[in-house]
Amino acid sequence: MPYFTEQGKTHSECLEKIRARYGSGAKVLLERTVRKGGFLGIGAYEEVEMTGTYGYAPAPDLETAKRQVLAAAGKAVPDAALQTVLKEIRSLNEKLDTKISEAPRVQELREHPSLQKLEEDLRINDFSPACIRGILERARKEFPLDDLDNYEDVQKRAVLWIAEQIALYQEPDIRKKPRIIVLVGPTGVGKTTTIAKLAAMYGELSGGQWRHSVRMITLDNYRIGGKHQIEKYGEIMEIPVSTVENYESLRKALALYREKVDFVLVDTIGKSPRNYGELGEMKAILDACPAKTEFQLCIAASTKSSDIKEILRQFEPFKYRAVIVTKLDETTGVGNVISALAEGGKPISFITTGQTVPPDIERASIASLLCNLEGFTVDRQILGNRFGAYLDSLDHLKLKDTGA
Ligand SMILES: Nc1nc2c(ncn2[C@@H]2O[C@H](COP(=O)(O)OP(=O)(O)OP(=O)(O)O)[C@@H](O)[C@H]2O)c(=O)[nH]1
Ligand SMILES: [Mg+2]
Repeated sequence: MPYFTEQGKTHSECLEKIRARYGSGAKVLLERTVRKGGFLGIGAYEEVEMTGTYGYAPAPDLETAKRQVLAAAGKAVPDAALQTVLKEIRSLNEKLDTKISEAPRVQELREHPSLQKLEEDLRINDFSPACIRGILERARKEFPLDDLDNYEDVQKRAVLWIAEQIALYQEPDIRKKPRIIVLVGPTGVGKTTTIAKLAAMYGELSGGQWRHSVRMITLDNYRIGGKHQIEKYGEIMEIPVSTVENYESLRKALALYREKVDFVLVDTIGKSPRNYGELGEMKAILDACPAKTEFQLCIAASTKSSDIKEILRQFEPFKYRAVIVTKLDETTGVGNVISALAEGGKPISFITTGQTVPPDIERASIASLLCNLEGFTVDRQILGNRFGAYLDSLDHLKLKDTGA
């Protein structure tokens, strides 16, 4: 508790001084009269002296505070020692300031402009964040700093790395007839239209005759128009369509075609991937399909990559072997599809590019997917060196040929 001692000519003057200096919380504990001035008792006068406490410490000045801290940390520090410590602190501060000013500027610590541009281009094409991170990481590792300045080169190599992530479906060579293909997927993605396109493609019309026998089966017999839609295609193409509604009728229909036709294409009812009950019911019917059946999942190209991942997961019980990317004509970027399928480890079999049956379908190729990348230059030579076998499929696409 701090104490004070103050003097004044009178009792009230002394009190005023105390209040002014120590505030109203000051408490007088002792008051006495003291004699002041004069010589040998001549000319001396009396004053009031008060001693008390004031409950708080007035803030010490900075030097005093430092001294108190240092003293509390050990022994009392003589002024000279304190000044030496302060001097050293000042010199350290100066050195630190110099180091900071010598350090690379914030701008230089950021990503190289080419990498920033690449990130932006990948983002525009809707690649997933994980995929973008992977490609940037590879660019940082594989490009020396000087080479990064050439953005065109960086971008062309990035296209190659994107291409390496695309897996294509290898169609099985089934000797025992028929090949059974079942399309599943969310509502409205184009399953029925794709079944009709596939029927025409596999049937291979030649001289007005189908070279291969194809049959279509639909599970879509509940919805008004559902059955009608595929029957209409069947009628136009003269390809028989049968309707099934349960496990038993599907088993019977498939048994009827065993070893007699080349292809059986099964259209299913679009299901919300979140409706486990409906998906389960449809799976129970489709369990009538033999093990060799190729289930393929249709996904619309405009679906967000996070939603694609979710759809891939929800349809997993069907053990689909490949993904058909539909409505590629309706979207500008394919990064969402490429990255989600790469992350899900699923190959692509076909892409569909319009509403017209039968022409708007093609076997998926690396080139056809890459050509849908927005703002990227697809270099024929770089791709050819890496994917030689696919070079032919690049011919009909307007790719940049840098020449040898
Ligand atoms: N632009 C475009 N439209 C397509 C494509 N494929 C199908 N469509 C259209 O998408 C709509 C739905 O096609 P459907 O074949 O009925 O789709 P679905 O998956 O069978 O639908 P549900 O049976 O209701 O689940 C139709 O208008 C088709 O013409 C395509 O590749 N591009
Ligand atoms: Mg349909």
